[in-house]
Amino acid sequence: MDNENKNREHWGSRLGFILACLGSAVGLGNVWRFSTTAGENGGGAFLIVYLLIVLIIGLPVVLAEFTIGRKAQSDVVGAFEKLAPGKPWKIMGYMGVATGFIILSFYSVIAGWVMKYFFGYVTGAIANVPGQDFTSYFTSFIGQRYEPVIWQFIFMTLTIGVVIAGVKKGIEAANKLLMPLLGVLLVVLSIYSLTLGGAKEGLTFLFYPDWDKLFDPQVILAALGQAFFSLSLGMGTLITFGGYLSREHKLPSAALSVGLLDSSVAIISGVLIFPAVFAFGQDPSSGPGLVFMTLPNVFEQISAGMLVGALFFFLLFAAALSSSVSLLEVTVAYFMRKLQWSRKQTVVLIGGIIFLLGIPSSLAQGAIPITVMGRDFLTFMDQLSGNVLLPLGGVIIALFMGWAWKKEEALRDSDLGNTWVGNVWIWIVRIIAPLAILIIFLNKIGIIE
Ligand code: VAL
Repeated sequence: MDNENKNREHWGSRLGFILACLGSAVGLGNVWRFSTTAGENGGGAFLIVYLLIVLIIGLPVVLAEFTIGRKAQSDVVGAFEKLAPGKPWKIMGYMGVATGFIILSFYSVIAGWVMKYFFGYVTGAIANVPGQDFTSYFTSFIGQRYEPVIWQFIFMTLTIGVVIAGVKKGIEAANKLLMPLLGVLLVVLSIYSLTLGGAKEGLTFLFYPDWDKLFDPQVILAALGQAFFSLSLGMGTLITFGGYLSREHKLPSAALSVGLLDSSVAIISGVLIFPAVFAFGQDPSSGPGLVFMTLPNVFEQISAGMLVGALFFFLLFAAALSSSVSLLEVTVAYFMRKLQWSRKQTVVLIGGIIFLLGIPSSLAQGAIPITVMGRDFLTFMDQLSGNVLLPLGGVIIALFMGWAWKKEEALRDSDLGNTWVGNVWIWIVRIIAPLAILIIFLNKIGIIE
């Protein structure tokens, strides 16, 4: 081990690493974005394509990111500089940093909404919503000029605080307790949601595919973007986290656990949300507000609903925080090395800039009509990252793993070895994943939708 490696922070245990990756993967993507995207893209068909993509493209690329990160023991740009000096692969590193920036800018806006709801339940404000009209409550809140930005600011400040505390203390500790708790609450709530009268329609919507939509380029691209977003793929996070991993940890099982658990959380939150959507006569394709307009109706029915609502939004906030921490970490790890600044200085500067970049996303929800290419600013940033930057990042990572490494080394460094799984994996990253992503793109070319 060279000096740099010895001085690098490392995960306390293998479980700590898996939990941190899970903490990164499981977030608003699984609950807020999954329900929005599944709702807008027809439910069942979307789900099938999404799961296929996770399995065939997602998991192999997760393993590639882990392998690159652990081998290089560096940040996302440094990793490519180190493993392929003087070659253009490091463009991927810069893309990862840029994507982390963009995603966190609007992610913190939504996380701010989650915090507002948490406090709404703690203080009882949501109990007093006139006529239980949660749709108006939500739209009038996000349409305000200042309040959502203040929540976004508070959320970014917390993210900055955790990232300053460093890798182990900050991220590992909280995840060990809160992630399992969120899982349990989601399961309990989804069982309850099935009793509300919309079970049949909700489950049909989520699980029964409209076969025509299965081949709809829009649905396929949306599923690809969602798979990458949810797995934290193509944004440099898993390379950065792999960089804090020492040699003795095994990668394939870690990739599998992260992929399976992440997708399970998405499906369970679908089982919670869609039956409720139908039970309360809402429209599944009503966009980014779906969770915020639907779930308060569910909590309203429960006798200890205020408490359960508070707990739910608290855990969702915690999941969002561990994801946002991972996004900020990507950028900070790079700039810390590049600028030779302290962790604290770098985190405050970068976190501050990301906060500013997020403000137009917040204002575009009603206060000031900021649109790009016919979409409100938040939706534009979301689709730019999900439908363009992340899949593109995936292509580069897969090609890098498949072609810039010798096959034997790739198999050894990924811990797969010269097994049949290893050989399948290598051909997926060499050809199948990049080709599949390119075909999906070409199908949809010129349109970010
Ligand atoms: N993967 C996370 C999520 O699904 C973030 C990092 C985008 O919320």
